[in-house]
Amino acid sequence: MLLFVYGSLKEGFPNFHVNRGRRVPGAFRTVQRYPLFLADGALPCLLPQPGSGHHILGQLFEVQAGQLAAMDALERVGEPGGYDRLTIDVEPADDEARSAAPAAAPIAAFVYVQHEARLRPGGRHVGPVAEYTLEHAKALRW
Ligand code: PCA
Repeated sequence: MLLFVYGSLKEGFPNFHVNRGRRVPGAFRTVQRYPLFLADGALPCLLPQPGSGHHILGQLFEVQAGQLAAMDALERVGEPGGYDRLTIDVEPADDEARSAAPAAAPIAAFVYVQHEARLRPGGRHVGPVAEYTLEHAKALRW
């Protein structure tokens, strides 16, 4: 199974220790545009609304069921305030990814998405952005 990560589960980011998948080298991006916001300037939230926002940059991982379950628990999949896990299409975004891609693009991969309600009105939300960066991650209090 493949998982596309765009936030704290990326290699080099604060929750990477929970991501025990095998990275497919290079950078990948969503085939469609999606809105990616940092809720209250911190929590990365991709909304399942294709067509607006940016082609989101992230990383692709080959994951086993147990590894996915550990990340589902971290992202509180199915719980109030938690993420949902959907399938989206991604494609290589650089030469490294183009030569390492496990299939011809588009590549179907799981992704964690948030509910629009998480972006409560009046919050200091940042975005839409194309990429969650280390600068963004520093704003989080872990
Ligand atoms: N973790 C998941 C979803 C948002 C987040 O911070 C990810 O990295 O894709």
